[in-house]
Amino acid sequence: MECIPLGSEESAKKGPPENVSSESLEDFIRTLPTREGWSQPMVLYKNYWCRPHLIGKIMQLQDSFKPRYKDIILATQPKCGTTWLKALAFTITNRSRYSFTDHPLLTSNPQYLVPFIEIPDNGRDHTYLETLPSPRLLSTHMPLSMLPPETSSHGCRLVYLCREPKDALVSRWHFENRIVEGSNIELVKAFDMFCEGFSPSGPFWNHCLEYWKESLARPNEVLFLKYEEIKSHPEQVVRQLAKFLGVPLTEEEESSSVAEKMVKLCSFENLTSLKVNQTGGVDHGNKIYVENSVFFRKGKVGDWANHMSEEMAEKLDHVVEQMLKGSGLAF
Ligand code: PAP
Repeated sequence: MECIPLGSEESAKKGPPENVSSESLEDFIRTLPTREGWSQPMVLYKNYWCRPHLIGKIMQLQDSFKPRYKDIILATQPKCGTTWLKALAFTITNRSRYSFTDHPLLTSNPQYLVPFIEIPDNGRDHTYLETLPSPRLLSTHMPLSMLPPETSSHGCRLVYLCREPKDALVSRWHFENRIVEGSNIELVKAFDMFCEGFSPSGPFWNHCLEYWKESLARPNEVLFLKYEEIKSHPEQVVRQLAKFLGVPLTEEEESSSVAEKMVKLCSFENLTSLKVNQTGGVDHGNKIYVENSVFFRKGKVGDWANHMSEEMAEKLDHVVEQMLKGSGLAF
């Protein structure tokens, strides 16, 4: 395993210098612990592993993003169902504006209908977020501890979606080998790194635990969901989500099967049948080209069994169990 001890644990816990220029930002990033193994080296920033080019954006966000009352923030770890949650939340909150036959999801990849606060797309900077009307529908892969504190005090609603870790890892491994040209990481290596807590936006369990605890403390403002529960009861989750977001399904909607229609529109089968999700993509710079199709692979629960041995599964289950012990969260 490659580990480049360029920075220190101490600097990883500390914040960046005040009023940082691009030169001092680079200097600051150089002080952070760096490690290789995924498709690109990652740095440990505030106890989480990040791609270095995101640090400046995260810092900028902490300065400039002003959470608003009733903002909705969809929070996920990568590969835990972000695309699906974006599609569902967008459809639920905009259902009075769009018909099912003339819907933005038919022509746009769900990822680009809901902007990431740390990565405003298409070259936009964070001021773009300020131009959006309230209530804004936003997303993030950042841990709760990196969101501006006003997110908790200003009445924002957070929806966190997590996923069974073995499936999340297998999804990550496939994704990583697809987005960066020439990347060919072996699963056993990805597995070892993941078990050590070294994964993009990881340690996996800490990310989940932060939101889990917040959802217990503030259940009216933080909803904690699992990919697997959406898979098994999608209509039920749609109703729950609609209620949580303040737009519960009406009796009339219930009688015209609106929950079922929204589930169908956002389903893996429907989204992957659309041309917009089969072609095109976005250049994220830094040798990362993300095709629209890359957000859809199998969309199944339990695909880990096609890639991991029983022994590996037991090991990761054990690590996760230990890390979540006493929290009440389990997979
Ligand atoms: P991101 O981290 O890049 O934002 P994210 O959407 O969180 O990606 O994860 C992609 C996973 O969600 C893929 O899982 P897989 O590799 O195990 O197949 C993808 O297939 C799955 N996915 C995307 N859209 C849907 C959907 N509509 N229904 C179910 N699963 C979906």
